[in-house]
Amino acid sequence: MNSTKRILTIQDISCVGQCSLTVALPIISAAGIETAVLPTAVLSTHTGGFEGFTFCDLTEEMPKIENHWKKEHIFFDGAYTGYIGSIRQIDYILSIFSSVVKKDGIIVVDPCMADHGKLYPGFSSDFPKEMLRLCQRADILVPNMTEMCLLLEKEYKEQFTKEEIEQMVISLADKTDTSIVLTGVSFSANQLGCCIYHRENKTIQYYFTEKIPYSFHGTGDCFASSFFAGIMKNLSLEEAVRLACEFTYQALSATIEDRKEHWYGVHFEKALYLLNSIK
Ligand code: PXL
Repeated sequence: MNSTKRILTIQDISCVGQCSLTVALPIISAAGIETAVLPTAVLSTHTGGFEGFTFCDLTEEMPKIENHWKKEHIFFDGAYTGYIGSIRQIDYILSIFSSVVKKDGIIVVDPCMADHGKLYPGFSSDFPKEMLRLCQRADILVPNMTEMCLLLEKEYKEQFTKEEIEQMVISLADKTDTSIVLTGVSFSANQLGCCIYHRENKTIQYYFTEKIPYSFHGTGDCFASSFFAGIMKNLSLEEAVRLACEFTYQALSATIEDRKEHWYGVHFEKALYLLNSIK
């Protein structure tokens, strides 16, 4: 029997809003993986559409938590990072990767900082170059289009050609020595998906599902969490992307009817059954 894997996910707790840890913890756990958390900050809600949210920065806790884990000889089979609370956390997270993630552990970084051409509220313009340092320590990156542009210091556009996307993905892979799953790729009105770059053989692939014509906060977190769960269950990069696309598609489909009331997040609970059945 395969032993249960234990992973670490590092991102904020948005108490209300269905994103980051409140999404990652149930999704990865549903795949049968023990999920430890390191919260980067506690917010009353996410920052996308609520007014006057609170923000408690947990930067100072990080080295204390790391030291305790080191003393207890706690190690993780993989790590996945999302929304980070301050620039100083980048160095703390790099140290945590070195001290408590096993040598052959897989590190997935979602350079969660922007969408629709704009940095999220609260991130300064020097954040992307710091995020690039974290990306350089990862095995796999899961950026959206805006984040990829920021990491490459390229101007964001609504629409890129296939050639432009492939050039950018290759240039980000060269800068970071990672495999890349670029989300939000679309070349037609009714399809949305990913461009996948494989570090091992330098090949590019695409995977698309039907496009749902609404956008919800936390969609990227649903995608990245289910993708990471697939990778930790030993799926190939392509299989994990397929799982994450199907999971996200089902979760979004379950949200459409309720989109007025539930504008702030995705009803991912309705799609968790897809994760229970990964072999
Ligand atoms: O879903 C990404 C995310 C995570 N955490 C916080 C956010 C957002 C996106 O807006 O505001 C606090």
